[in-house]
Amino acid sequence: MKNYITTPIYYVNGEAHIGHAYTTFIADTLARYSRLQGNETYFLTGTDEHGQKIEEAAKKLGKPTQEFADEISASFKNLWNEFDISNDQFIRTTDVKHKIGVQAAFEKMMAKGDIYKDFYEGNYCVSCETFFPESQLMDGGCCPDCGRATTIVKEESYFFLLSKYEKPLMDYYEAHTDFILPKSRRNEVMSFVKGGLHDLSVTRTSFSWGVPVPTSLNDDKHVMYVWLDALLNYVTALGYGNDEAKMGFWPATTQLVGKDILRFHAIYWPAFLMSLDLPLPKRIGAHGWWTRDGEKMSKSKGNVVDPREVAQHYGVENLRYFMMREVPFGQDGDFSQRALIDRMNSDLSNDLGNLLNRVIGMSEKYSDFAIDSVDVLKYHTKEIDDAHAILGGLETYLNDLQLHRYLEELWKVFTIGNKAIEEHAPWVKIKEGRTDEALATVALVANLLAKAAVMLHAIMPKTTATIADALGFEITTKSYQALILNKELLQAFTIKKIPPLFPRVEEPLMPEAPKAMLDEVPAVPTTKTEDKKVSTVPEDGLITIDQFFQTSIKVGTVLEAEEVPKSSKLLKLKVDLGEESPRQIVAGIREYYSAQSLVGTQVCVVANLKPAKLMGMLSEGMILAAKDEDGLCLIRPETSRKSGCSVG
Ligand code: ME8
Repeated sequence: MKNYITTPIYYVNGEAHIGHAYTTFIADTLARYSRLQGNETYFLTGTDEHGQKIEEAAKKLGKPTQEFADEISASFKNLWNEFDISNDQFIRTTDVKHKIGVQAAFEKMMAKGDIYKDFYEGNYCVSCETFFPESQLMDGGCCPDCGRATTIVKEESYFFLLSKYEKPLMDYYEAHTDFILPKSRRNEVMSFVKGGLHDLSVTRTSFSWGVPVPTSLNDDKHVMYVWLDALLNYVTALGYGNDEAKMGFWPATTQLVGKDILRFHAIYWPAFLMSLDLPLPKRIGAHGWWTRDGEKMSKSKGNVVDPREVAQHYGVENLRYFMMREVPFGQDGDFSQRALIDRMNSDLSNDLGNLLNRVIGMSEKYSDFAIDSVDVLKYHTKEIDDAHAILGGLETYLNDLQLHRYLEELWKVFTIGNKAIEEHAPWVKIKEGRTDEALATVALVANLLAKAAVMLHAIMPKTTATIADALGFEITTKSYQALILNKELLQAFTIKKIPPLFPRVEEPLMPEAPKAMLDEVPAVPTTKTEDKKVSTVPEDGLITIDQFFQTSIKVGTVLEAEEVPKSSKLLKLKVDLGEESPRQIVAGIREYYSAQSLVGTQVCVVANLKPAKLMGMLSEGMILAAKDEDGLCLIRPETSRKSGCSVG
């Protein structure tokens, strides 16, 4: 059997965080399990490097776009190497082979009659070279990014005939109930498609950092829409439109994504595949978000947790175990060191680690480390049968991507082991001279640990390899077949004494908040230049208009305000900036304004400042004020403006 497993390809506009690590850990687990079963397996990950977003991120740093993409892509690749991720390929959308494949796909779609040329009409900001939907425009039709007036512009664009695939997609979802996991997400996708699909603009002429449309079109101002380019990576990696070398792996077995990009994978992607006459992946698994203090972790919010830092302090395999065990697949989970420590202490140290230590200790005392399974079935048939029933049922959880259930069930094997030791008390039997019985119990537990290690291998590869080594065997397809499928017991062997694998962790091992959040920012700007970090301001003290526009100042309406307990200076505000949800802003203005007096009034907010923590509370912006020896006053619009209106 062939299995093909993919992660999304990650944008190179910022470093990887634990959200990216989570998707990659799950995909790695599925790939490792598939290999353990002896299946031919191909595991793909990589980076998504085109589009305006990347072009702009590079521009901001004053770097050539390719150089910028090279650096971040390498950083993802290095991280996965450090984490021992077993991907067979790391694709980059700037790879020449990928670009050739994407162009071949575009030509095929055209030949199929699924691509046509028309005009894309919308509100265009010349300065930002971007179309914005009506709903995003600021007061009087202004650009939400730079605040300049937008104009209605018609841009020539190629369109993909997505509407044609509405019915085929619905039929497919109906017939393949396991196509989208978890199932709750399937309903969401189906109702979206039922609502009607518009044709999709798949080229842009407003920027150039993308794959050009095929030369046969003689239309070189068009580059491909980044999502068309990116989604096709899953087949170009196998040689689509090129050497087709590995196309035998298509269709993918499992394509993992975060819920944020499910629509692209469950609607656009299958439609593209139908257009290319390629089969659809067997399943798209959409997991939930890792949050921090209840908020989605994201590069733009600056509240990300660095997976390297966590791995350095706690161990990468402990992190893998925690992430997969803690949160049911599909649901959101809040990352906290406390939760990680609790899992490590209770599941890994208490349940698994102690059992291993007990076997090592008992075998040392009673048999000079020698273990023989010869009497296990004589005294412990029930325990062995119960364990086999659990182990045999695990795979279904994996197929449903219910990794937390998989681990929860697997842990029951350790419970059987611990219970057997308590009930059969080998130390009593030794005293009574019933040595065979005592040694049978020790051998039972060694066998339970061995079998459990095999099934834990895909999640904790190195740790389980160490356990297997201590128990005189190696985790391979052969031992998987023997110990799990054929329910065999271990051959006689001598235990290797190893130090405890999971020492208990008492206190958090790293600073409680990511570095960015520890740097407290002043709640109101100070007027004293010596207090400011002005290293980026040139010597003449002057900045360009573009530099000024990097600061996004917006009008906000204060919805709620309250005093921060134990602080004489701080007020906590909820401010509407015309976004989906109001921002929480902690401001040092309590000495000058009462909370009550602010509700319903307007303020000016620096809206693109990195979030910071003040007295443990997240502050997502800075309120502008002027302060001199007579006191402080807020800077406000003279007459009321719409929440979110740009200042500048
Ligand atoms: O969307 N919690 O790239 P991206 C859990 N290039 N997972 C998270 C997460 C979080 N807080 N944040 C990110 C893109 N992820 C496109 C994909 S695919 C053809 C193109 C994970 O860098 C999750 O898997 O924004 C999410 O789908 C992915 O990273 C988005 O990464």
